[in-house]
Amino acid sequence: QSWQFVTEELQGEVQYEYAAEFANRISEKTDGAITVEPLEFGALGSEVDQAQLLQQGGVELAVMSPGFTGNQVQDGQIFSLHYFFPSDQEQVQEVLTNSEALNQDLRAKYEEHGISPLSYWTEGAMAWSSNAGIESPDDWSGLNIRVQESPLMRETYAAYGATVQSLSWDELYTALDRGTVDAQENPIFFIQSASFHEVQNTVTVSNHNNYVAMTTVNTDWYNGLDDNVKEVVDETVAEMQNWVFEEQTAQNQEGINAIEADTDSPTEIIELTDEQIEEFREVAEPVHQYYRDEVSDIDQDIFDKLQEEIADVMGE
Ligand code: 6CS
Repeated sequence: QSWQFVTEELQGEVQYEYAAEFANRISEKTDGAITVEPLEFGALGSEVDQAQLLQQGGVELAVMSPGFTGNQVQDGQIFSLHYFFPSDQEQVQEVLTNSEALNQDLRAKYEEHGISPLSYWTEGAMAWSSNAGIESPDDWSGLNIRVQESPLMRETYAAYGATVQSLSWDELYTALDRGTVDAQENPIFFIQSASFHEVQNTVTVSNHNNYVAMTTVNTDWYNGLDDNVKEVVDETVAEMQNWVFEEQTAQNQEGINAIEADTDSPTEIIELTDEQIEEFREVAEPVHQYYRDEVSDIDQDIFDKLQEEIADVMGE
């Protein structure tokens, strides 16, 4: 058997390296009876196109960012709330790996659309890049930020006074360079790897949320696998949680070092103080309730359960 595993990133970046490591492990465990082909972003269209391809069974596996299915699976937008998950990365990963709200209930929502998320993992804390230098919510006033395909992001940034625009990431460098978009959000490794720092003067280490990715499979395909094959897939997905946590930690550390070392494109790194983060948190928190109570088709039970699970992990 041969399976295709599409990713939203390029060789060397976290998602692609994940798919490549997954492929090696599957091939080893099955003595080569199953081969998995990792695919870089680009050949199969935009991130939204790739999500549709997985849904239609055009590929078996995909690393998918919930931000690109925000119009289809409303509940997946929960990851784009600001200052909702813990600020500590290990706690974030603990929630993503063990949460019943995510791994059972949210998974069921995705399965209504033919997408089975087998795991959720962080690619790192989100940071903002801009020329303006974001240090307080007011600094967002009048700026246009590129976000993924998620209606909730509009509300979140509107609370700060910004407008949003949805684009595929492969159009983003040019948009920032030309100034048609003022700012963007991504984990540090990706800001460096996609060279966004070359066309932005500052990076704000805001930790406003995490870049969450999902390991997904086409639901019908997965359900049709022999039990022993399904077990190999599930076991490998579970093992990969620690692997990818270490991979993203290393890549984000290397990313910040590389930005600092890039004297051709000097980029100011703005570390927010606790007081500054508090200012953002105050503006962002009402959006949590807005999401829970006002966004149509949101399952409030998932929100409530996840909120409790987060509090438990944080020891509250
Ligand atoms: O900003 C984006 O859309 C891209 N960012 C990352 C970290 N991975 C792929 C994604 O498409």
